Amino acid sequence: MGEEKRKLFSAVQPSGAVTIGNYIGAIKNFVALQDEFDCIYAVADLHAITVRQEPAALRKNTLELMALFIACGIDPEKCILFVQSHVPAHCELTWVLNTLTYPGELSRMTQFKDKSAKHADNVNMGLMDYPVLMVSDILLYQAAVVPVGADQKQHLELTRDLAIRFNNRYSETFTVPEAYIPKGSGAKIMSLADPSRKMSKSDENPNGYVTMSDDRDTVIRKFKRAVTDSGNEVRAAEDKPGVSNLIAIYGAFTGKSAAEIEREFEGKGYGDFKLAVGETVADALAPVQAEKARLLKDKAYLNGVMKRGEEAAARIARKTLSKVYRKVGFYQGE
Ligand code: AQP
Repeated sequence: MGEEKRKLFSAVQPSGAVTIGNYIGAIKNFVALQDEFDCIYAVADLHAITVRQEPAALRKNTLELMALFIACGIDPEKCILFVQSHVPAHCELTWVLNTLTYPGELSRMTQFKDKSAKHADNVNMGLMDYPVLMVSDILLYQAAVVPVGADQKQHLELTRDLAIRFNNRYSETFTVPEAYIPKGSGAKIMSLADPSRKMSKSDENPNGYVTMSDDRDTVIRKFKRAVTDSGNEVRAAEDKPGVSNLIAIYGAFTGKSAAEIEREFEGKGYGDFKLAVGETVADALAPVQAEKARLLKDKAYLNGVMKRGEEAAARIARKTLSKVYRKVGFYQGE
């Protein structure tokens, strides 16, 4: 009899066109991990509305992200793929966990501070409570492993704290998860326009990011315009954040190490290197884009995947939630 695989949960928000940062930091690993773990992947639409979304765009982005997951190689026969708002247990567990969370824990989160500054006209309670919803996403499925980009490490720590807090207060209920942050430089991809900031799909400057649906010319143009550093040597170094970021991107798409890339471009300038990165990324995106377009034409198939995912996710989530309700003392009939 085979050993039961450990559960793994992760999600991406349908808050815009998915970037190569999301791909390198998240989706690429989702694909690589699907044989080793029991994977549960969500389109995190409940998270997305913590900043204003245009309703029609949110619906479209949700479907597109589902198609992108599959086009990138996530197999809905192997993994549970679902839309977060389809499983009400996420909100229900969030309410219970809110009663164990202190405002100070949430107000000091880097993402909350960044997003509050960026959306100063809409600093809502959801934005502050975002990490507790993320904690619920993970704990509902008793996930042991959570692959996230380095930017989400703080939220993972809160997940562990709340799981331990609940287990101590009531009794052993939740698995305490581990972060899975991929080794190497691919963990955090920076903006092409400002390498001191992370690449984000909601960046107001479209030259800062490359999306998974950008066409070949756009990809090459964005890399040509990417901010580089003084000098002209292709070398990863702390004082070369722009070039280091391009090396990380090139490495993620080719599997080459920084040292191999430095050797490959020895004696060549930034221009040649940027063109090579642009062409490599464009080549890698083309088949994914074609497959995504094909899937988007087959809505019945995508709806079926979402429905099956919802049912499978809800089954696990319900089980955890009724355990939680019992532990906190909610009357559930005799
Ligand atoms: N620049 C990045 N480098 C590496 N990984 C990244 N991730 C995001 N940006 C980078 C990883 O992508 C996953 C999904 O992210 P998300 O959509 O849930 O939210 P996010 O981290 O807030 O991503 P964005 O692109 O910055 O979205 P917006 O602009 O809407 O806030 C996560 O695992 C994240 O680590």
